[in-house]
Amino acid sequence: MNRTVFITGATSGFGEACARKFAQSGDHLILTGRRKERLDALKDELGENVQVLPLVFDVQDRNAVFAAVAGLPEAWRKIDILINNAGLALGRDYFEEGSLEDWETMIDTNVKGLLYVSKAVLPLLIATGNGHIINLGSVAGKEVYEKGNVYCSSKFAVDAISKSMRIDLLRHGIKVTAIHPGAADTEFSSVRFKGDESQARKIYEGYTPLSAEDVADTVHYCASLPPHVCINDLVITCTAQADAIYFFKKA
Ligand code: NDP
Ligand code: 8X3
Repeated sequence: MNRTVFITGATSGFGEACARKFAQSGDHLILTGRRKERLDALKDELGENVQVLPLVFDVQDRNAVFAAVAGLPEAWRKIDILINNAGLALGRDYFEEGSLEDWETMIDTNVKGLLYVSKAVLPLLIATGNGHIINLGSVAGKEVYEKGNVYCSSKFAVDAISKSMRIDLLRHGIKVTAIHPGAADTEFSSVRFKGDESQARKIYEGYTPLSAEDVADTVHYCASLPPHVCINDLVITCTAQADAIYFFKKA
């Protein structure tokens, strides 16, 4: 198809799986994240079939985001799809026990980072004439759960931003899709529990969670519909999960 797809958080999980999936359909890739060595490895892996441009920046750093996009070579300035995927949860604590630093990092990454990247890339999507923004929300942005407080709030914000974008960008013909996954086995829980692998693994015990590939397939499907069709809002969970709270787990 030879589109250009800009993916944030391509060093792991959904973003990395999206890079592989879109490469299979011949799309060129701008892959971003903080871990340069992982972006370089993906470029080595996928670069034989499609063009890959790694861009290293922290989405929390507003100047770095705008500088990275402003510095895109001319050949990379026609962007068709922006996948706002970079994000994280930090901690799972009662509200009064939560860490202010964790709260700020989640809001700075999941909300402000998504806003910075969108604002920086939008002129290029508008110029393309058929742009598509795909935001990764979460079931945590549909219902709050105990000890989810600020992470849930950040994903409720992604839901609201997606709805607002869809209205404000109508006149530019830009599609806006929000995808809200349930539990998926990526590095998400290792990051959330700060490297405590036994706590992280417990999240996925007793049922089969989504994989990164399940979510990437869904993102790719939403990006492969005819120009007049837009999936606005999509919640995807594994079969053992009903919503943000209810699971059926085997003992
Ligand atoms: P991973 O931890 O596997 O991947 C997260 C990605 O985000 C990494 O590539 C990481 O790159 C990037 N990232 C995090 N912080 C920053 C930052 N400050 N600047 C730039 N990039 C950053 O998690 P997932 O793939 O599971 O998560 C992807 C998205 O999906 C997140 O928004 C998450 O909230 C959401 N989600 C996850 C679910 C799950 O259960 N896994 C379910 C629902 C939603 P690097 O560290 O190299 O910068
Ligand atoms: C990640 C899914 O349920 O851990 O957004 O919040 S959950």
